[in-house]
Amino acid sequence: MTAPQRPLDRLCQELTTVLGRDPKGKAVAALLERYAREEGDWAQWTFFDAGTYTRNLVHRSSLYELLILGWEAGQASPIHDHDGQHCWMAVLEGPMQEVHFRAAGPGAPLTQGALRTFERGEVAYIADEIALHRVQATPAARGVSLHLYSSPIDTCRTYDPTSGEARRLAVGYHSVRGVLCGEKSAASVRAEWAAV
Ligand code: 2CO
Ligand code: FE2
Repeated sequence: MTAPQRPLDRLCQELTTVLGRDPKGKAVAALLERYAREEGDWAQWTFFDAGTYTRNLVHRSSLYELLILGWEAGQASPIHDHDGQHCWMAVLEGPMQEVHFRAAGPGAPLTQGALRTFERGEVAYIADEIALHRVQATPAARGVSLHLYSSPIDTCRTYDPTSGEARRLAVGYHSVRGVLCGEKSAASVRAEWAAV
């Protein structure tokens, strides 16, 4: 097979090989780190929205999903889990911040961990065994992050920090490979990728 020209597509091809071989290996983070430090083609496929951080799909297969998230200054995710999957976050434009949380038990407030800051090229990893988390841009600057979920995540649970109450959240897409989704549903985007 010839190597794709676009750096993001080359990354996807390499991720398919590496994740197929060893889903938890260090090679995954190394690939993401190299891409984040060296490449810039992600900018054409990154959108921002004043109302919420955006989820911009790059690639989806049964093995993994790769998304570029665009964060306006100060935007944050809800506190959430990762549906039992592996999640890597590589910072494309930073800084980006992450806060870990732990569920202390039914009806109890969440316990908050330290705030960690990641600069361009740094890679964070999270899974449900490690913690819940909130990801956010700093109040001073936009951020862009590259998220790899293996396997893909279609829903997660979000948590109220005070009550500890969890809710199921269906996640969707703002764009696919540079094309805005508009009214197109997440289900129809996934059906198209399933047919590839
Ligand atoms: N998991 C969140 C999402 O996919 C982003 S925080 O990093 O995992 O929307
Ligand atoms: Fe997350």
